[in-house]
Amino acid sequence: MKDPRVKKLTVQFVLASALTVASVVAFTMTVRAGNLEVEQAYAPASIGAGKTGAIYFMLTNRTETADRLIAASTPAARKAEVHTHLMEDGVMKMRKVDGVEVPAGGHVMFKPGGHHLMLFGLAEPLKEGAEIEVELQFEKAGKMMVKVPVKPFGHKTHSHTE
Ligand SMILES: [Cu+2]
Repeated sequence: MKDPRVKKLTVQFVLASALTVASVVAFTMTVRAGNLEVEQAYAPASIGAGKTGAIYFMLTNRTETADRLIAASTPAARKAEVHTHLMEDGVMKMRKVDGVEVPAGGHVMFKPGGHHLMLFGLAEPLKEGAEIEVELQFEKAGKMMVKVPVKPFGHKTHSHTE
């Protein structure tokens, strides 16, 4: 147990426990590539036989250089895209983007109504309790493999056409 992450996980576990929300415990996994970290990753469970899905997480950049999340892929879906929500003509719309910047020494949230990874052509519906592997690709930090737990669908409906 010499992994430096263990201590951090323990601290996060204590914080999570203090919230006395059992489901929070599963959100404590931290994955790193260099000095980039992915935390609190989750995918809402599919409703019915939905073929699209979304993945949310927090990215932290502990370097002094900005990086960008530029692509993602997963065996759980035919295609994964980096998306964001934009206000256009007074209406919130989802758009595929070339990338999302992770500022130097800062973090960026991927969350419902904001940035997200969009999954198209799910191999099978995302079931609560399952875990999917997702590879994130950063402009500078390169590739990072993240295990994303599937959580109960608890956010606003997320659907749109490809
Ligand atoms: Cu989307």
